[in-house]
Amino acid sequence: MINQTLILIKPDGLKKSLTGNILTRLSETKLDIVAAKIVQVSRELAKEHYAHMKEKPFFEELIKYIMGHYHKKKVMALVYWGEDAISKVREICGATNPEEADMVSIRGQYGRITTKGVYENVIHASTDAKEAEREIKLWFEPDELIVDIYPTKTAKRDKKVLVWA
Ligand code: 3AN
Repeated sequence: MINQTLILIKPDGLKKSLTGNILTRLSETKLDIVAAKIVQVSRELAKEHYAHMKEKPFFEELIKYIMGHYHKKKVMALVYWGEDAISKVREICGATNPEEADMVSIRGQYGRITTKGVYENVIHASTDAKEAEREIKLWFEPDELIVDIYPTKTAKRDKKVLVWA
C-alpha cells in the first residue's frame, strides 16, 4: 500500500552529525523524499507534536529535548512516500527504547537514555496512517510537498509575508 510518513532527525541526531548516516540508511527503503526542511521547534509545535504524551512524567523534558535545549536548536523534518513507507521506515528506526531497539537499527546504533530518563533516540517516524496525516499537516504546509497527498483548499490569510528584496 502506498503511504507517507513524517521523519524527524532530532536535535541529538544533528548534534552527533548523523544526518548523512541516517539518510543513507533510509535510502535502503527506495522510498521518495517528497518534502524536507530544517525547523527551529517552538514550544507550541513541540507540545502539539507530543500531545499524546502530555500526562507522562517526562513530558517537560521531552519538550525541551525536541526544542533542542540540550543539543542543537533545530530538527530536520522530512516526508517519505511510497510502498509501505510507514512500516519500512519504522523497521529501520527500531524500537522507541534505544536499549531494546535492534542493535543495527538507527535507534539501536545511535540512541541513548539520558540520566533524566528520556529516550534520546535521534529519529522520529510516524507509527500509522492517522498519526502520519496529523504530523505531516502539523509540520508542513501543502505547498512544501511535491506530491498531492491530502485534500487542500484555498484560504485567505491576512498576514504579511517575507519576500526576497
Ligand atoms: P515513538 O517516537 O517511537 O513513536 P512515542 O510516541 O511513544 O514513541 O514517544 C515519543 C518520544 O517520547 C520517544 N521518541 C522518546 O523520545 C520519548 N519516550 C517515549 N517513551 C519514553 C519512556 N518510557 N521514557 C522516556 N522517554 C520516552
